[in-house]
Amino acid sequence: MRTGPLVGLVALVMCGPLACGGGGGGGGGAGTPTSPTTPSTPAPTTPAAPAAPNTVTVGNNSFSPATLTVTPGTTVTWTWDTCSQGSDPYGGSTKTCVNHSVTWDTPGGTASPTQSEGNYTRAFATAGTYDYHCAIHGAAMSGKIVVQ
Ligand SMILES: [Cu+2]
Repeated sequence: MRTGPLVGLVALVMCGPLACGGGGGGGGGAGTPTSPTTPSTPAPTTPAAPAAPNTVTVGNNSFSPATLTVTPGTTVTWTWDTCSQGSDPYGGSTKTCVNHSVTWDTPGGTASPTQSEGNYTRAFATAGTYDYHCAIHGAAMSGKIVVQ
C-alpha cells in the first residue's frame, strides 16, 4: 500500500493529545483539568495620557490648559497649534495659520515671538503666579502659570 505511511503520518498529526485524548477512555484522563473559562476582567484601560504636565498648547484664541501648576525649577514649553487645513475650490488644500504670542503680564519674562508655529520655553525657578496673554488677542486669550 503506497498510502500507508502517509495515512499513518496524518493520523499521528491529527491525533495529538488534544485531538484524541479523550476519545474513548471516559473521564479517567489525568491531564490538568481545564477550568471553565472565567471571563477575565479586562485591566482598566488608562485613558490617553494628557499632555505632559509642563506643556501648554497655544491654540486659536486659547491656551490649554489656561492654568498650569508646576513645581519650582520646571521649564514649561508652549507649543503652537494654530493651523487649520482647508480646501480650495480646485481640490487642493490650504493651510491657514494664526499668529499668537506668550506675553507676560508679570514682570520678569521675555515674551515669545509672535508666531503661528513653533515652540517657546520658559523656566520657572521661583514660586509665584505668572500671568500671560497673547499680544494679538489680548485678555481674551490669556493664561497663567502657578509655580508652587
Ligand atoms: Cu492670540
